[in-house]
Amino acid sequence: MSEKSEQTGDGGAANRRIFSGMQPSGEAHLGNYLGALRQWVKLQDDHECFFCVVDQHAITGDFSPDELPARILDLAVSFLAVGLDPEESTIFVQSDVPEHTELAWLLNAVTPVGNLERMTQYKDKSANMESIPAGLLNYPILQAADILLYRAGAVPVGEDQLQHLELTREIARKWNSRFGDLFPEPQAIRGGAGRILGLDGKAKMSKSLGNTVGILAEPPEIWDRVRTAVTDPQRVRRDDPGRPEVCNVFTLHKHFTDPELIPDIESQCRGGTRGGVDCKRILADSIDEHFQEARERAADLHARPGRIQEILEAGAQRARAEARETMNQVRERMGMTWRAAVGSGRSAAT
Ligand code: AQP
Repeated sequence: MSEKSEQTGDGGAANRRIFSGMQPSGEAHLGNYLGALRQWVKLQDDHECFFCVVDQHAITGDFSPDELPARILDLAVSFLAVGLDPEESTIFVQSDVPEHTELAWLLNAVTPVGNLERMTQYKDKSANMESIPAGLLNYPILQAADILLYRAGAVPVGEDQLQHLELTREIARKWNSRFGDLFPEPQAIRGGAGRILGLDGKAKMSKSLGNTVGILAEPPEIWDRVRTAVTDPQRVRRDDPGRPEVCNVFTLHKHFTDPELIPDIESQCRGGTRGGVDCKRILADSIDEHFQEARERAADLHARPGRIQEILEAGAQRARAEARETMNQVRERMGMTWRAAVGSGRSAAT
């Protein structure tokens, strides 16, 4: 991502519209929260936001049709539980707005396969596959469609998604130059926490890797997960000196533990005066406390399923209205307007 694309672009400061999505491929986790959700909540105060459960993206990885409906609802509950406000933001499910896949198909016309093959996420995810689903390769086109459909000026993205956003900008440029200016080139809004590592301390925290702590996990489950977190590998015995700078548990402390406690945690780690289990216990308690209110909101929503449905239906309705407007223009400029030719006396043969 060039510096320019973060600061300028057709979206411009005047375009306060934001789109962002999250896959219902598992429970929302600390990485999703620090890298995305936390920032979404802040952005909704002074932007026009569209936040989407992107269920059609989830089918590009392992998924079970039996589990998907509950996952979609759970992710929507997570959105609301951390503070997304349906009065301020449009919160909806991607498959409720068929224009996402329609636009994705049309954007195929201007997307070079070579660019898709260069995407790091595609290379990583397809590396050990015997047969690669086409959806995994085409994923960034659907992502571009998600954003461009709402003509969003900006997209809050984690480090891992910057490359896909740059491709979205390129697709917008190519489409505009061939069919006429319509799509803003969306800017990246960075400010998430960077790439949060999973409990293995190596790979990105990812739903599909099972190295996560769910943001709505109950306290015993939080402890069950955090207790397995890998710390500084050089620290074998309880009183071995540790290196907080290479310890993912310490990184998570910095996000969730009371800042006043951090200097002590750091020096006790370095001096080997606090054991790893104690240190993880403090972290588990901090995470528990941080999400207590969110858990209460989630429990309340689960007790009122009609309310969740109402929010998602209203969100889909608002999203569809926007999507239809964009697609009317896209179809017209791409020539899907045969009715206009009826009786016009014009035909391809004449
Ligand atoms: N570990 C992470 N650190 C920082 N940000 C993260 N995000 C995800 N994981 C981390 C951010 O969360 C947003 C939504 O991501 P997503 O669910 O659509 O897809 P993802 O990035 O592929 O998330 P996962 O958990 O890794 O899902 P799977 O395993 O299904 O692929 C994005 O803004 C992302 O940056």
